Amino acid sequence: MQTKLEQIRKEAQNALEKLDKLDELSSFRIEYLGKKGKLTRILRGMGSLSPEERPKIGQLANEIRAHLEAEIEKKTRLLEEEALNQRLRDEAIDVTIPGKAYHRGNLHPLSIVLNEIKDIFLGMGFQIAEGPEVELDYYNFEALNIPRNHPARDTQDTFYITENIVLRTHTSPTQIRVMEKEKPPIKIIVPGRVYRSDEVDATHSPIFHQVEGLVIDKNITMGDLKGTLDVFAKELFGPRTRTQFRPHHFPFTEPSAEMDASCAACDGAGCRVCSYTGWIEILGAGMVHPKVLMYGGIDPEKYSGFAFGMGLDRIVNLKYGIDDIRLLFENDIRFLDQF
Ligand code: 2NM
Repeated sequence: MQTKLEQIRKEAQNALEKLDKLDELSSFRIEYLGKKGKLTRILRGMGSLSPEERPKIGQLANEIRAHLEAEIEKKTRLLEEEALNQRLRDEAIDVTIPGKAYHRGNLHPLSIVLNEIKDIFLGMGFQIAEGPEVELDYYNFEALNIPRNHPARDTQDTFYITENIVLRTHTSPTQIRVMEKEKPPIKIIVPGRVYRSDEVDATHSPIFHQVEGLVIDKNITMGDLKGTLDVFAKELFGPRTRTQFRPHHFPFTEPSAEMDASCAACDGAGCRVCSYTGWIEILGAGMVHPKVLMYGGIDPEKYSGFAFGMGLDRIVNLKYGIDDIRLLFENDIRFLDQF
């Protein structure tokens, strides 16, 4: 029996050395030390031993049990440590590796400046109106007092979809639509895309952007026009900005004017940006023609109004010193990244 026990001890010792997984340890314990384990099974034969042998064998068995328990404990700790080290190696993070730079998007320069312009007019109590880019000839020309023989109607300048439908050449048709729907007071700006059949060059694109405005109420005068647009210019280009108004002609306003702002680059002294004039043309404006008010369903005997329109693309180029309008439409990421 003693030999058998020694054999078991050796066998167990060998088996334990070969174990290399934590979960194998518990089946090992059951196999050797469990209620039906190998050690217990041998001890069942103790009944056949002589009374002198029994304590010796019992002591040996206890020794072996204690020894194996200790070995299991040791092995458990060893395997646990190995598992932990393996995890630490697997999950190690090298905090010195440079992070992955990701490409953060930004607003298009047209959107940046349009947002500024919207904020300025919203601050003066204007609302924002938008309308269709595919427009009836009636709203684009007729209702704006642009007669049938007017050069602006030429197919050379206008994209005709059908005889009666065009791509709008300005955002003013939306203002007629607002006049038809709303009663004065009306105080709106109308930003949007417009289309003209132009030859493409550094200053012309067949698609460009306008911001127009319309104010209609009782007793609106040229003074309201000048005051509003002067404040606008100061907010957009800086508080030192001065404005001047020159007489002009538009079919839809009477009287009409163009507004210049003092050149922000040279403060009006004259430089390359303003062709040494000190002034930069910013927008067209005027008192809404009585006929246009009537087309919009508004009584010109009761109400008057002023309107204005500016090319957003030109203003963006001015503000950022961009010398070619085509850059605004090419969407070259190297260009767009600079804003
Ligand atoms: C401009 C210049 C002057 C204008 C007029 C109207 C409307 F619909 F009220 F008659 N909207 N926009 C206008 C007036 C536009 O752009 C250079």
